[in-house]
Amino acid sequence: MRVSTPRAIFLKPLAVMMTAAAVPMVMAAPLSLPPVTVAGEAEEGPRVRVAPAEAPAAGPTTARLLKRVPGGNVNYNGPLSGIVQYRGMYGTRVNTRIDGLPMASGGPNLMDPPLHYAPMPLLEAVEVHRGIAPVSAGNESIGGHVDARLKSSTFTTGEAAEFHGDISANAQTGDDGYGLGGLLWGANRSHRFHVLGVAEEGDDTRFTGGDIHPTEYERTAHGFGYGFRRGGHEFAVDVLRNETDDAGTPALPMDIRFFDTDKFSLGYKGAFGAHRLEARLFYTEVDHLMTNFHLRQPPPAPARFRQAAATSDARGFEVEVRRPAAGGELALGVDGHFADHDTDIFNPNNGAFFVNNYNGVERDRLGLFAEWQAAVGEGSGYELGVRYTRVDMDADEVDGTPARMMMGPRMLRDRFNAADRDRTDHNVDVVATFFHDLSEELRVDIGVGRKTRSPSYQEAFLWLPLESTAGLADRKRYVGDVDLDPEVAYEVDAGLEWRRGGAYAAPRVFYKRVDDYIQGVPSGDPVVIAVSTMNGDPRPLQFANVDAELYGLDARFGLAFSDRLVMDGVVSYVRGERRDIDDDLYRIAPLTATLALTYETAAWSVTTEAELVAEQDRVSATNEEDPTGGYGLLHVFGHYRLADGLVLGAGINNLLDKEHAEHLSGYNRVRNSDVAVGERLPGAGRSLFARLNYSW
Ligand SMILES: [Cu+2]
Repeated sequence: MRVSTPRAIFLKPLAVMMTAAAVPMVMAAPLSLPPVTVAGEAEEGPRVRVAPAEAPAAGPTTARLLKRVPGGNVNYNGPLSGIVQYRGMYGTRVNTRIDGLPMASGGPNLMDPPLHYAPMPLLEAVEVHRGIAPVSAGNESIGGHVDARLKSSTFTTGEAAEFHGDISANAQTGDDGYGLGGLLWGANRSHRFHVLGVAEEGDDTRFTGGDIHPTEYERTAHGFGYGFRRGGHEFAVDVLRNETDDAGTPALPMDIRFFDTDKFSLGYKGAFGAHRLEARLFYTEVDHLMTNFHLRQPPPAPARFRQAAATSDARGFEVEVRRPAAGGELALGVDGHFADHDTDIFNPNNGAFFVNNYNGVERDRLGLFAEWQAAVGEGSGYELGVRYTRVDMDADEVDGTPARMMMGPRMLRDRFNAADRDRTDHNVDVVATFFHDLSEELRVDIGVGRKTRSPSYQEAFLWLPLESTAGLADRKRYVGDVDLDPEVAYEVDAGLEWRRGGAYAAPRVFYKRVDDYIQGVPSGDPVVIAVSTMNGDPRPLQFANVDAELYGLDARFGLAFSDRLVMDGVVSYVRGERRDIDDDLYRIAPLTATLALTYETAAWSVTTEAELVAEQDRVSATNEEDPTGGYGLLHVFGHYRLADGLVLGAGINNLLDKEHAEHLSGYNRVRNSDVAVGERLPGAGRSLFARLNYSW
């Protein structure tokens, strides 16, 4: 279903922003824009929006929606552990936010990547900034900017209270799972209030050869929001509690026992004369437990049983002022994000055993930016932005039973504890973009940027060779390095946007040169090698600064053959290579194309979609990465409008039940599965799904 879904355009296209920037700004109410129905839609400007109803599958992995974005993809480690990939970068490199706010994951392997906290039934849409993200979008956006917008209430225009809702239910045979959730809200012109909730549950995902064990999942979330508006001032409170229960991550050494996560935010928006002020305060708290024995077959030796308890607390603020200045608009902002992380590993069969995996880790970011947007005559404009971010990191001393009993771990512990772990980076981002309408039909976009990222806490503070790597899932043990330099990327991006009649095409090309790219390299440290060998990996990696480059092309295109028959396509290609040695980067998406043919009437639509994926043999020798073969899948789905606001969607995913493995999925780590240990996780087999959405 691609066309008939009403969508509110949250973020104005750049072109509109440019025009608007030329007139004095009043406190507009962007929350209450009327829904826009777009037919034969091409994106406008660099923003792309994907709503859940546009995708064929109704499973729980929100990050899968990224596959519908040019350049986007998903690193799959488990059904609730899909990590966003954009143009070959992923994990902490992509600035992934929920409702515009950063989310500090609690799992050291990103079992709860940011989009874990945007369950499908609560999701309005995922928005991606194609190309180089503006500095105002946040710090550490070296790999791009993704924002998941959750459903929310909006102010109305009258005094009388109105009541509305937006509820969706889905079920699919591929994992015998369901999702149920949504929003109930009431509002008038000055107050808005909503409650939201979701429940999702599923069994192991089926593939042509059996079940992928364990890929079951179970979670609920609930929350509320309240907004108040008076004069030119608007306040908002949002609270969300997420409770994930058992959920498998067969690509990682352990599975999720639980995530209990609380999110809280306070917002203010207001106008002071020509100045518009936006401020937000937010807090998140994650409590997490994972094990290697409760969902998967436990290790044979009782001494190898492990469970790990992780917590993360983060506080943050963002303040931004926008004002007209000399024919354009100037934005000035300050933001801070202060995150604490702890992870301890235990053995339930041995009360004396413990390892401080991460102890008292702090990762604090404080940023300042200025961004200037202006029009240059008619049909062209530019954006210039500069951001400074100070990243402060520190970790407390560590200990662990292995370090008390064996010489190797003891040396690593003492070395880590003796090191100066307090580190500060001063990072500078610069972005300049320019667009020009060559004609009514053709627009050109050009951007250059310098973007930075400091090491993640895992890359800096992993002291014992462990697979605790923000979800790399390459089966390798790693150690960190406190003295890593920040990554610095220099990027050029150019795009065209063309439309004529019912046809459109929006291709973009990019080149990104990354200095000090952080990547595991073979450890030369005999102590690290000895300790790692003892635990089964004789070739551990050490996070290090190397040089890399990524380049590629991605496009969105389409053609309306008639009012009823439309073709839409997305193609994504990226190459990632080391510049210092002859090797490819790890876990880079293969060439992927999606072609969809849709027939639609006012009441219903049917889409046949081909998903074509090339083989990926440009793999990382350093990470001992396996190549994967290419494949083609066929999906069929459609929707039927049962009544005003009531839409039934249904379809068959992987209609031909084609056996395949997605290159970005991890390798199976689980012994009692229908997938061999070490084999790449297979893609899902044929799955029938249905989805009912009711909004009023
Ligand atoms: Cu975990």
